[in-house]
Amino acid sequence: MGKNIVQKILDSHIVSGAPETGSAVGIRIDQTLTQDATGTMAYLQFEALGFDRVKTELSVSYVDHNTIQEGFENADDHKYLETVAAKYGILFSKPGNGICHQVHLERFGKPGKTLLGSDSHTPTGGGIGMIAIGAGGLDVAVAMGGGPFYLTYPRVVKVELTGALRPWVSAKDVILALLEILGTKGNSDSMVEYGGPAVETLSVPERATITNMGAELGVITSVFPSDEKTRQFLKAQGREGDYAPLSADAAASYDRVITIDLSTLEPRASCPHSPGNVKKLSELKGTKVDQVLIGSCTNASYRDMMLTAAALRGKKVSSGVSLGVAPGSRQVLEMIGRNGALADIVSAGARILETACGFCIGNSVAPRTDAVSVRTSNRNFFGRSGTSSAQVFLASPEAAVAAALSGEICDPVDYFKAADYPRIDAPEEFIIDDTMILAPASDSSQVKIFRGPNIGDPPSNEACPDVINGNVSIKVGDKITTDHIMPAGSRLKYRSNIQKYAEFVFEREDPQFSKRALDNKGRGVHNIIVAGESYGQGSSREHAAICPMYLGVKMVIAISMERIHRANLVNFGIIPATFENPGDYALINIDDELLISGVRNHIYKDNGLTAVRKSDGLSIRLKIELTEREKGMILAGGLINQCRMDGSK
Ligand code: MIC
Ligand code: SF4
Repeated sequence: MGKNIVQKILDSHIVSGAPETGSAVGIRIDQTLTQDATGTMAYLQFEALGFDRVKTELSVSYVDHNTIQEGFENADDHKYLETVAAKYGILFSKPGNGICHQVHLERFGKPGKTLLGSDSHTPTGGGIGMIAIGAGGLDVAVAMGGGPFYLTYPRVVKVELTGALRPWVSAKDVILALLEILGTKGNSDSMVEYGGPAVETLSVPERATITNMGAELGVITSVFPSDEKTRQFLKAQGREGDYAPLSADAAASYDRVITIDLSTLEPRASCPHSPGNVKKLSELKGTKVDQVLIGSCTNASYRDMMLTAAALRGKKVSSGVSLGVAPGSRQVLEMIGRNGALADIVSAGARILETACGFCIGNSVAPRTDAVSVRTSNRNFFGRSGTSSAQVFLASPEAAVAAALSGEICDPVDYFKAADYPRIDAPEEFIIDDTMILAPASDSSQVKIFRGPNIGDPPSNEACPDVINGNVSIKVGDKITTDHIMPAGSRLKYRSNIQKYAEFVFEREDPQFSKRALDNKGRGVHNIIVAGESYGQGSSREHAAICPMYLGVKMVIAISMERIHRANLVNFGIIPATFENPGDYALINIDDELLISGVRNHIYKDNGLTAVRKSDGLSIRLKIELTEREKGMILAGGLINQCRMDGSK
């Protein structure tokens, strides 16, 4: 029987379990990446686990998220990351070198390899033919120490691409069209594999735009074949030796096949406040725009910047619009600086922003009250821009430039002439200068790790209690993202200080939550979070589990839960429960007192629990679906406790 690409890569990396859809497998991880906002916790945990050196083929620590440095906190984190990297054998990409996913694709991605990253957009690497997966920092710490990464052997959805994109229609529109088909929830058991005759019409960075936003589908990852385009890209990066061809066997089979004809695609946008809320731009035409931002790990490649420059050349940004442009890496910035494209962007009236995450995570250029902001990034969750009343639309660079020039949302196919569509040829040679990537120390005993006052110890948890004397300390609705649970933006600088960061858990949902939860904890009452469908969408930030753990949350009961967040809850000893009967969600209220007995025994034996409401005896059945390995973690109170108990690493 033939194999598809997903099976080929996974099967050659399996170290435990059987390659059967739905069963738990452990895979060997070849490469890891971390970024600063999740990295400090990942490396603190790496240290706590007692490893003395990374055991991967390659591990890179990037600084791209917290680059504001309005206080000492971020700078402390950067120095900690730099010294930890030097000591343990990790490459360190300095702030200013670029966004982790963009730089990783340029300098390190290798077809056929596995990559685990402490960032949910790690699947960007699928554009170069990797199985690249986002995970919590603790999972990445374990992988750096040579441990396997555990996942459920996926269903594979094939997306067959035919035809070719029309002028002013772009890779972003392909993934927005797929989001329209698959939505943002219910896909967490799948990987997407692209194929079909149109694959060869897309460059590696265009493929990476598509796999990047696979994160918004909620799939485990997405992957493209590795072909002549991949070889050319690697050659232009001076890495032809890293090329390996990769394609599905003719007899490969798939769990589902979706066909997208690129020649019929119309430009689209994700409307507020979900990437899955996709509409055609022709339907949104005429909406006045205040801000346009081009950049982020989705759309800040050399191709995207050259397109932006060419479409802006000789024109001026509409007087009512503030346009910001953030190239994705130092390589991209240097290339457009040297070839004159940067001057075209500046001359049109754009603000040049740092080569970093910046606006995408609400770290800078927050829009004005009630503004309409059109961005090329991948998430438009409520409040993420830093301005709760803003309306954020996600679209292609083509659509963003059209909005910046015209002052309103419009279809770039109508706004520009087809004949004026700039052909952006992939460069034969990129400018290669890795001086902002620091090599680890040759003698690690000489490296002293820097720990400023912003670096706290990771908090510990106690073993799982046998009786949960619970209080529903918050009840939230559907599609609660990790941005709702643990806001980023101006709070990001507390990522290394859990005690402080925990003050902001559910800040926008219920500002009293943190205090109430801590009070409960103080009087021996366990906190329970009750949620609707698709709880924990979005980022991989394990702080959305660690901070609630610190506040004494013992269980989340949801109608359904997203993959990375669920894994993070388990890693930190919080029980991820779902309602056996989803209708019971409506019966539970905030402040209900729930008694759950025999917890340890039931988790161990039959994966089911009953919660009894103290006020009226109402009893609710809960499903706890844990693998044997996860049961051990939950009972121990998390992975770190479990490793300590086993004496294993
Ligand atoms: C994001 O886009 O939400 C982030 C910031 O990159 C996160 C990681 C984080 O919270 O640090 C992600 O996507 O995993
Ligand atoms: Fe950075 Fe935004 Fe990409 Fe997250 S989605 S890695 S914040 S650019």
